[in-house]
Amino acid sequence: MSITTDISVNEIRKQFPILNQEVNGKPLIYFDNAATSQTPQVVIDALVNYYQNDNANIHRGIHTLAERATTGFEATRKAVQQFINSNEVEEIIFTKGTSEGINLVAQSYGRKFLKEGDEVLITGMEHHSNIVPWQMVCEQTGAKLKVIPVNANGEISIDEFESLLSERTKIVSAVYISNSLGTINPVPEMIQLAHEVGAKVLVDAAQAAPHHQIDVRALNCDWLAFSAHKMYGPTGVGVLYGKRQLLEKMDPYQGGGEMIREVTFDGTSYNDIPYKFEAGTPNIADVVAFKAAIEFMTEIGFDFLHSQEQVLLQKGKELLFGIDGFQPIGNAKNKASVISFLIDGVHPFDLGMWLDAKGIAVRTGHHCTQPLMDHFQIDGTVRASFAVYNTIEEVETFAEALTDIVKKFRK
Ligand code: C6P
Repeated sequence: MSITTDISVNEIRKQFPILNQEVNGKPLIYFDNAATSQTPQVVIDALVNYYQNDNANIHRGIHTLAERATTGFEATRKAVQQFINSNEVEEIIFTKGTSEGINLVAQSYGRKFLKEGDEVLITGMEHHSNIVPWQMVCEQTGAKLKVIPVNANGEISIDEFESLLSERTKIVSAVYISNSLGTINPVPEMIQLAHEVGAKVLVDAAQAAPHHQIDVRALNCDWLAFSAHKMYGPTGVGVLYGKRQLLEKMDPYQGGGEMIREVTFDGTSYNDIPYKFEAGTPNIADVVAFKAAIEFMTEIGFDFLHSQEQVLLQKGKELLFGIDGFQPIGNAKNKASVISFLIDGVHPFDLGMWLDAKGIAVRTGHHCTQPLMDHFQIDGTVRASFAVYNTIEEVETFAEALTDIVKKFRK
């Protein structure tokens, strides 16, 4: 790691007040970034500023505060459009997270267009959020859910994917980066192949958006969903991108204020996109503050984000893989900064608790990917996931702590 990198990471860390604390008498080491990343001061300030100065309902009032709140909300939509390079700002729908975005597509598109004999194709490493909505819509429509198998390294094969594609495939919904394993899937090739059989493609970018420059035009995906709280932004905000012509064909699946053009007791006509998918008062404050997170990421730049996280990943592998009984789960060639593992003879929950006692936050369990855990014939893993503010020293402390725990508790 170069000196400049060290200095930059230290500067970045200073922007995250939450990192400057002790947990159980030890400096906090936060390695649960794949679940939720921390928020820099600029995001916290944006949130406070909104409530201190601008709080009002949007799109409805003519008073100054309502206008300010609306301007802030719509400015984030514009920032997201630029961030993911979509053609139009109307293609950006605010949701409460990735899960809601996927449910929206399953219900608004799937329920309308899927029928018996059609197939929906997902990978074997999906988060429950990209399994259950499809199971629900398949039950509603008679379509069939098919699964691309995962190999022992935690990868899918593009040949196997291709062999599962047919004219029956109407939707492919695939995770870009696996939350449990860190595997980076060959999503650009998958989109191209899926389109060749006429299928539409949804990309679950919950774990990709924090680490990869997403360009929806270059990807040519039909929909893409992600969550702000994994991108240094606030909780309760997500984005669903969709191509205009598809969004226009889809019916809203939630009714309420904002999504209508005209309502009578005889019927309702719907608003234009994106508003027809945003029923009710949205999470205005957090959407407004999300813009600061996008600016934060843009300022750092994906080159730095990526290189810093890869340095941490390599260091983690180097230090952890030699620990007695260490069993990595998922060894994909193309991998993001996630290390999932087990220690022979020590339960992952116990490991998680003992690490917490040393101030180290990791996630344990099935990570909402039970079918993937079944594939590996395990109940869960311990998962360390890195972000741009993590340091080599933290990885070293983690490795020492783990070695210590293993010495004491491994049967
Ligand atoms: N994964 C994790 O610890 P929401 O909860 O809607 O913001 O995101 C759901 C989701 C969908 N897809 C992937 C790939 C994800 O990683 C997640 C969230 C967290 O891994 C919480 S289970």
